[in-house]
Amino acid sequence: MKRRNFIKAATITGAGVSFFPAACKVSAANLKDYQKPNPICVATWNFHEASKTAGELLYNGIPALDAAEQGVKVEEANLSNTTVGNGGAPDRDGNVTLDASIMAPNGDCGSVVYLKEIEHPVSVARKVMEETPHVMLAGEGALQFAIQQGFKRQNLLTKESEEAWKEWLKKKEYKPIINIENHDTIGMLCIDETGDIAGACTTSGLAYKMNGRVGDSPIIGAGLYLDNEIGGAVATGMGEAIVKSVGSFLIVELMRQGKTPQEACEIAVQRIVKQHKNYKDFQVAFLALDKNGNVGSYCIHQGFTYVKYQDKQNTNIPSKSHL
Ligand code: SD4
Repeated sequence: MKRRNFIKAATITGAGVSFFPAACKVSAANLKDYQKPNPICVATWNFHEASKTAGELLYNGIPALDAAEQGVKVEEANLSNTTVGNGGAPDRDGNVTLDASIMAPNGDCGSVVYLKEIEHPVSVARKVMEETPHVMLAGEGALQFAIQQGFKRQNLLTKESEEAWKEWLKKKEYKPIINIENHDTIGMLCIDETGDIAGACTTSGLAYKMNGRVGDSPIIGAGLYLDNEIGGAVATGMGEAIVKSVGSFLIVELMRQGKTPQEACEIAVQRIVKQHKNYKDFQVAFLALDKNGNVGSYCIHQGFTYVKYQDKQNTNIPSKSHL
């Protein structure tokens, strides 16, 4: 049942509940001195092609939701990115399992977890959002749904990723490596011509994770969150720490209370630092964008950068860090 019909059905059966917030056009009531910015796209890491793709779409009048989906798809298809989509590093048993989420300006969202054999999990997440009454589908059910929706099954384990995994099997040492191959998840936030914000986040998770492990990226509020009155946030790094802090939701709520995106990201990282004695052993990075187009980012270790596309300029910007 299409979501629209589901809502109608719910109303007809007397539930009469409003499941989803009405599409809110820009009001940004809680932002001081709201001024609609020029379209802008920000994304984690140095994913130039992805941000350029999304940024150009935004400047051509394409809505933020479409731009964010198309932008992150660039990395899902990029075989040399071993942390996202096709070519992603497998788990300990050799399975490539993908997590992704997407969120629309009206607060609607969708996600998939532990999805195998589909190159573009973000597009499946969007279908979950638009074509089902649910927010999240997992594993076999998510795969069956994707196939029903016309997605093609394919092998996502590249020769290179398979060889690296076999090399890893020799020692089977599980050590997340800061800022290296384990952290290249793409989280993206876009503001379009109308001032609406949307976002997406997609990953193959931590390399050589336990079979069945799910990280923060598909968890709304953890790897991705936004509110069209305030702004949005995305995360990358050690998903467990991000989930425990509900980091992206926290950042949006801090911005609602008047913090700048930068201050909000710093508070979220400080909270994780405080909560984890071993915080030096892993990386967490947050990226936030408010409705005025202000950007903030903060991480535990040096080395995290983000890319920003605005006014035809694609800039890679190093983030401030705790250490
Ligand atoms: C996860 N946050 O699954 C993701 C990993 C990541 O770049 O960010 N990789 O925990």
